[in-house]
Amino acid sequence: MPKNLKQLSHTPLRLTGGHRLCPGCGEPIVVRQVLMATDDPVIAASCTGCLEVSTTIFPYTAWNIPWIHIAFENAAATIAGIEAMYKAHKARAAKGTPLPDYIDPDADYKFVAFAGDGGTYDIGFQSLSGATERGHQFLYVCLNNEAYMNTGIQRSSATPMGGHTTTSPAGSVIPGKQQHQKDLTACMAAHDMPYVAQSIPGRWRDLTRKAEKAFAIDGPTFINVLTPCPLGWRLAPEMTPEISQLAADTCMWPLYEVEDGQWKLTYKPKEKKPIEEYLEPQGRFRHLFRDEKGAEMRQKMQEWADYKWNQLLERCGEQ
Ligand SMILES: Cc1ncc(C[n+]2csc(CCOP(=O)(O)OP(=O)(O)O)c2C)c(N)n1
Repeated sequence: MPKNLKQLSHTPLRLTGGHRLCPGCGEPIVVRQVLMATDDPVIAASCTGCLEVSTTIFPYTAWNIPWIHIAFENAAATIAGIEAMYKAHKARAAKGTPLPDYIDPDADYKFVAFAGDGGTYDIGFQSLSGATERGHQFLYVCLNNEAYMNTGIQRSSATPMGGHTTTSPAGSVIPGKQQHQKDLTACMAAHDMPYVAQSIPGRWRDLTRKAEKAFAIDGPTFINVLTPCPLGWRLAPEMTPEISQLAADTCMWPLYEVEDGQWKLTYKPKEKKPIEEYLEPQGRFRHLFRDEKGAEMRQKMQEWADYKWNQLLERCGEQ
């Protein structure tokens, strides 16, 4: 039975306030929504990135659960190693060797990795792909803010076409990033893993429901969450939930899941909005509204969004 809003709101906070993430940052919202989805004990791993540097400034921590920081490329390998150690202890315990004190014999532990798009789409992809293929039981959540934010807003392979970053700067030479973003969610689905999904922080029920499903699965699971970054997106901090909803309504970031190979939309906008409604509030796309070159770029981006949406509808058997 999925938890209702009241039950979710009564779930103890596993990532507390007092961290140093920016006002309006989507990352703590996503982390909390995910961790609310289970009452089981959770072990978390985060590779380097905004979440790590801002929640664990020595000697303080905002985490109320066991949490490990590892290198940029290793989030999946590390959480998979912890899960393998847990399973090995359980297997020995079944043959009579006592469990270490720190493992509760009656608990059903869950394992989760949180990593940015730089640590997932780019540098951590090999460890994620490997841990998935080995079939470890873990949930991997990509906090996808579409750039390397912690080091000063550099482009990643998740940055959308047209997006201004410090390494795809909009100016007289180029109007922002020149390439489309990698479809990582589809890449993960191609691993034939038990559960893959896309979500946003602006629809709490969508995200918590997906996390609940993922935590219940004995195998690798992956949720790619579009996670607004007011600083890098040049966005008013209070717009974080709203802009993520606009991403879903314009089909720039559709909400869906792939469960045992079955693709399914979890949200279908009543009316598909033009991408401008998503782009305009964000300063990282401001240059696209200045001249003819920008209009051409927007046209290309709309065509891409339409192409990807139709591809998804087809995969979901909706056409
Ligand atoms: C191997 C390696 N390369 C580069 C860095 C420097 N570095 C630390 S955090 C970071 C950016 C993180 O970006 P992302 O994963 O998208 O997370 P975000 O900060 O946006 O949440 C980089 C490049 C590093 N720590 N290790």
